[in-house]
Amino acid sequence: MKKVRSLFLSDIHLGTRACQAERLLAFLREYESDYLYLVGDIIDLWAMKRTVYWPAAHNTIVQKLLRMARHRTKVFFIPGNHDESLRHYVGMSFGAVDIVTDHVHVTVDGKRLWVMHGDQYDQVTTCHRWISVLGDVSYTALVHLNRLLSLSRRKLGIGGHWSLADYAKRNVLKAVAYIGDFETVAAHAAAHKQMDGVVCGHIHTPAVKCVENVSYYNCGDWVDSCTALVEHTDGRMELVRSTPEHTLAAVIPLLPANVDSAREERLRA
Ligand SMILES: [Mn+2]
Repeated sequence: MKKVRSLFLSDIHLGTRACQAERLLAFLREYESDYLYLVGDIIDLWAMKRTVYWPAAHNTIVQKLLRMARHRTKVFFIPGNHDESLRHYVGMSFGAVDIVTDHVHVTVDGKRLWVMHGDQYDQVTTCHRWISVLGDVSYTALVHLNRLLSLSRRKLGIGGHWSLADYAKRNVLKAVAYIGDFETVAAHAAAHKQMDGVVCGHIHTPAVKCVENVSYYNCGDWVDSCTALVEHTDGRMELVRSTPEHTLAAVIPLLPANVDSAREERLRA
């Protein structure tokens, strides 16, 4: 068992087949921490409205997290967009579990990290909710909808061909640019709040980097990357990956050196 100060986990998506529960359990068994941040999309209540997949391992995870809270771990639960119905409970505490929209975590070496899920900085889910809904329906439905659209375009006298399916595909190609945008917007918001860094999830892209002069940390997810952020007892932040062999390997060991100097510069200013 490794003793660490904080663990940050996001996008576990319990209740779906996509959740890599065994790898998460292997990870949780490795660590003992003072703080545990559950950074959104922990239980996929959104997907569970359609189908529920809840094997024993998902129960074991919930029990393990509750056991940590009963012992000596302070837990912050931040609802995400897939468990947004839990936002009704924001401001409430259940034992050592606080349900919050976001939280400022101060590392042992005094850095202020703004912890939040991140969907509020996602142009796709906030401005164009229907696009994320579309991502869920089948291609056939898309083609049907497209036919309907071209029919109404014709009725409205709008010329030319416009394919919704092509539009959706182009959006997939835009994903790389989109990730970059998300990171910039989230980091910018953290800088605006006078934070040294931001810890988020939501886009399922693990990262430790310096963006806009603040440290940008993304926990990743337990669907593909199987990563989590760890704050060591000396304040060092590390992104850790749980491999299929259930052995843990650090993926990105340290923050780039320029983060600290950027911070000092900002404090001087
Ligand atoms: Mn999310």
